[in-house]
Amino acid sequence: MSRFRSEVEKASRERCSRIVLALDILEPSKDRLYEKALWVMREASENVCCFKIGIPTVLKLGLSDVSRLVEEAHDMGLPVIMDCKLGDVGHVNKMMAILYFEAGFDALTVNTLVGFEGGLDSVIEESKKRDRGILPLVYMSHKGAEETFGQTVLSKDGTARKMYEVLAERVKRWDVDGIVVGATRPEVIREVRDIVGPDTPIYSPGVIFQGGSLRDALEAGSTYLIVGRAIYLSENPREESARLKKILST
Ligand code: BMP
Repeated sequence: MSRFRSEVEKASRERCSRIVLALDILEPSKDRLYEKALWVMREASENVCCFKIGIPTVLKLGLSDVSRLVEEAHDMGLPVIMDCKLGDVGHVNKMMAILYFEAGFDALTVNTLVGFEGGLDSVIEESKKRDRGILPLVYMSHKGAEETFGQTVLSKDGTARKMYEVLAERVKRWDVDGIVVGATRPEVIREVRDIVGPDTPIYSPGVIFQGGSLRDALEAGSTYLIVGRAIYLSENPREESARLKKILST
């Protein structure tokens, strides 16, 4: 088990929380964005088990300021996922992965459609060398994900399968630290859980603002729920994160 995975588990146990806080905060200036992100992180830190930062924040703040936020998160005892959904050819993916790992990130999301050989193999190798995590996408939360992750494909033996079933079987062989399946399709979470078995953490975004239900996703087999706007846009991120954490623990 990677250090990332055990740190999420530890934080989740200590805080009785399955919530990963997504920080896609929009502010007009770099300083305001940094301050707001840090404030939200501090307010919610007792009620979440991990933070997730996306590319908009890296583009606005720059990697070195983002790295300071990652350090702050570590001081709070929380790991941070870089949601970069890596999707290029291998040598370029590896360059980006190294930059993110050197900035302190504990795990990266990757686009499974890129494939293993010459695509994600070097990133997975790099993450294992550094004891970090990799989280491949198996089914995204938005409607259009049906066009790719949900399409029917012919597997090698000629049988018709759903793309996400093929991907779930594939990533199981990659020995990763978790997978991403949108919370908006509990029936897919259930099927993917059957394929990957009980030991692979499933991270599910798409609750509340995108229409998914925390409890339905949990009952279908999600391990962690990724929540962004419902917490960081609320007037009181501390109370809102506590309320959502409670929904998942009762
Ligand atoms: P929100 O709770 O505000 O809808 O945010 C969801 C977060 O999860 C965003 O950071 C988004 O990038 C991410 N996400 C998603 O919404 N669907 C996916 O399929 C994969 C994601 O990473």
